[in-house]
Amino acid sequence: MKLTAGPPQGPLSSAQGPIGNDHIAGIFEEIANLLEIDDANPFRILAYRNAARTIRALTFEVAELIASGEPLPKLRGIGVDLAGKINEIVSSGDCALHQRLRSTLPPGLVGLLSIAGLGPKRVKQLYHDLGIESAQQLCRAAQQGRIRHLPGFGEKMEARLLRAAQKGIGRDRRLPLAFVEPLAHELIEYLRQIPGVEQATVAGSLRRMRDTVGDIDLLVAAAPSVDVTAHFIEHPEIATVLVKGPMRVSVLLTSGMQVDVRVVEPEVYGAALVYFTGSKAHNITIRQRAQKLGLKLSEYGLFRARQCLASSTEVAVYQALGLPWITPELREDRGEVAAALKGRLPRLIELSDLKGDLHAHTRASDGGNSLEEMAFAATAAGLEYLAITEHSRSLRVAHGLDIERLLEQIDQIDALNARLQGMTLLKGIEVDILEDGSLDLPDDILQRLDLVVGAVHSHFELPLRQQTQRILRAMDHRYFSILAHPLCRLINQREPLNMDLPAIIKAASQRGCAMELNAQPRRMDLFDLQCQYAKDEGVLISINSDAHRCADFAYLRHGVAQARRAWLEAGDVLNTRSLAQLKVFLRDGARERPGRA
Ligand code: DGT
Ligand code: CA
Ligand code: CA
Repeated sequence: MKLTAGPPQGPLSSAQGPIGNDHIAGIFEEIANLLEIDDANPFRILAYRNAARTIRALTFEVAELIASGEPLPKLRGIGVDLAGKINEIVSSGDCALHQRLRSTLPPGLVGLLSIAGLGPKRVKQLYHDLGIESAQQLCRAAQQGRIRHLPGFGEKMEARLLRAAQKGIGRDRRLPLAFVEPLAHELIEYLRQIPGVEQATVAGSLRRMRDTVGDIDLLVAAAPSVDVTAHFIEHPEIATVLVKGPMRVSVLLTSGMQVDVRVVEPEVYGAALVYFTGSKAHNITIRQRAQKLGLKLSEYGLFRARQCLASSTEVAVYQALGLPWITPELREDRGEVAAALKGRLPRLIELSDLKGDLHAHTRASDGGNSLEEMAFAATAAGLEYLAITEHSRSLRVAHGLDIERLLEQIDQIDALNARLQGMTLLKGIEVDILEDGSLDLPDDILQRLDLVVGAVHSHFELPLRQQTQRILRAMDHRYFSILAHPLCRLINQREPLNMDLPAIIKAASQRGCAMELNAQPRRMDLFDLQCQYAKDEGVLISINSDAHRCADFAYLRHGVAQARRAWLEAGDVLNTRSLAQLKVFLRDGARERPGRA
């Protein structure tokens, strides 16, 4: 399957190369946040928010258009002033307003925005009323009980903020895998071009495809005579050199992300790769395995006394330990070594096993492409079916469909399916689960669809019992097929819902509902361990891109990686089914189980 389009790059991961739409939108969003903290005119704030949304949904790259000398077309919400800012960002990477805001507001305020539960409004209040500029000050004020008295805060919020702020302090924030990957791969390319470098690859959590990445680890094989680290620190993205020796260097990039580079001699590349891929827990377990065999394992090789038994490749190292090579996604010390010893490692799902995608949007709601464009892009991504699941009417910010517009789309899909070859569009909806657990559209409409994907988009703060009951009630609905992004977390923005997930998974199992592994970079929802738990409870997982644009089908690769980390095999995943099998699941499985209302 060919998936070439790259994931977005927010301003936090500014790589070299052309400025992407996501970069521009990210700057506009940050301007909106900063303006809001700055007490600016609400219409001005809204203008930047809307512009960011418009730019994210575009189907062409603005920078490419400008480079080709074309004028910007008229875009919703983008007038002369904003068009000027776009030009400025495309030519210089940033704009003066953004830089001015960042320099006039205390820099810590931007950091406060990343604490769960704190949006710009609350940050503004904390800053204006209590002079809080940093996470440390926030903690102190919370511990002194000063935050609860602010209007709209209260004791519970104070306690929650304290927990969130403490979590944020002392560890830099982790970024979504998909945001970090392009940057890491660019650094790898850069390293490979240094004369004398034989191999270079990512290691650490990035190679294990964790949903978030703390820092980037890169491993290089080169002869000792090559001064790799001196070359490396010349890279223009590097802001600070933290540690530098001939064989290792740690730097901070302009985005704040840390990169650790280790250089080893080619003979020990395999052993070093095992070591730096980790995880630490996996390393400890295989080191114990070595000890049991009377051997010693280090980053330089596997040794019996002074004799090196294996070091040049990973396969050789694992083999000398009596193990098959273990794929990096499994190296978390969750039983993979024991399973490998028994020859019981799973046959993990692969990207090419996916036959369809069951969650996608078009321009009809908040996507950026037409039905037809999405169908072609899904075909190009190697898929045979694609469910179109627009937002429903309650979600007004996303132009959710009302009954009339949904019926119109049903007709359009029927007409398009008659023309499409090798691709079937399924009629679906991402229906809002309302506060009381009812669905946002009536039964007689839902009945006409191939599948109903249900999701929470409001009232994220309900107490555990109420949130759980709400979702259980939604799943009781006879047409409910898949629970989308069950946790509703947004990495660095929103904590997972407070709910009884085991109860929900159990209910999904009893009712024949599937659960989603949403592969949007900021979602990656369910987590790996939760997917594994759901599978053990007999629930099928649907790995969905939640595509809003053609390029978003590229996210499926990350969804599959997370599924592999969950030990899932092709059979555990709903959308590896053929279209015919899928339809059986949707009709018989989902609709005729006991317990369905
Ligand atoms: P991250 O950066 O938090 O996303 O997670 P990792 O796994 O990339 O962790 P990192 O960058 O601290 O270290 C990279 C790898 O290096 C880690 O997965 C295993 C190895 N490693 C680092 N420190 C130790 C250690 O103290 N003991 C052992 N056995 N391995 C270590
Ligand atoms: Ca790392
Ligand atoms: Ca590291």
